[in-house]
Amino acid sequence: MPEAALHLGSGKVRELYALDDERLLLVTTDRISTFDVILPTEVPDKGRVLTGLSAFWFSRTRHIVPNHLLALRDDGRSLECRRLEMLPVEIVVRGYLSGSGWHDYRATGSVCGHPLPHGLRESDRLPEPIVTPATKAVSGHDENIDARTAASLVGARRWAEAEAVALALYRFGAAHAESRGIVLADTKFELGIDRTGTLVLGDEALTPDSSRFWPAAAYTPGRPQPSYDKQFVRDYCESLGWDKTAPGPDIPAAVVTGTRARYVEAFELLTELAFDDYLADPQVVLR
Ligand code: Q0Z
Repeated sequence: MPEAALHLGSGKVRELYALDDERLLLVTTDRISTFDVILPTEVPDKGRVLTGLSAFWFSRTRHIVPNHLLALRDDGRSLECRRLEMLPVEIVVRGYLSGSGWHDYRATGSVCGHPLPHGLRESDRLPEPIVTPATKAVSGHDENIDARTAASLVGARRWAEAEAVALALYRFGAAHAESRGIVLADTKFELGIDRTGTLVLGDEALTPDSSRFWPAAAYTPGRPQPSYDKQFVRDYCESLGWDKTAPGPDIPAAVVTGTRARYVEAFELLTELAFDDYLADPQVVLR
């Protein structure tokens, strides 16, 4: 992998290296997880789809917030980025009621301290998007927290700034996605502070791994929605009666091919580029 780069850590899908004191290399692999388990079968080009989408959004959201992207490497799957002091909270923005948001609403009528109207159904669109912070769990699941707790972790003024930036990013991404037939139900941002004290968008941005993408054509509230990218894999795993503990099952070639096609389709819809053009010249997404 990268010469003379120190491996700092592995995510489920990504690897992080230090290039020097100020720069990191974020490499997105072709690994795929479902039901929180990494599967033994990779999806070819998934890493390049996710990296290309992140680079696309970074280049198109600079007017909202600066970001950590320094360079997109010619392998199409590696981003050189500025090293930041990451905030110790994940910032999820939700425009629709799904996942832990739906779970918390059903139990309490609220999500992260946001009281919501009565009578909402699973997957309903919210009257307005809400910012729902979570603490980063080292292992296991992130824990939803309220704004007061987030403010106590990062400071009230910084939290207010982070909330406003995250909402603006979500609104921008959701409007763009909606115009291309994709519902951006929710998304997670990771923000950091640079050496000048400026708030900066880090990590990945508005990818199917950090967000829920739903095909707009199939949107039907009152039940869970099919995932734009992973639904074939989920359906296959469900058909096996697998207990969703590691190790996950091998995925048949036809399911891998269909899944790759869905990732590529999302890339092409959102970027309005041919994925082959990106493979030939990754810099095309930044233009
Ligand atoms: C991101 C992660 C992993 C992939 C740290 N610009 C930055 N500055 C400082 N830290 C980070 C970043 Cl992006 C940072 N992560 C998450 C972990 C693989 C991404 F193991 N951790």
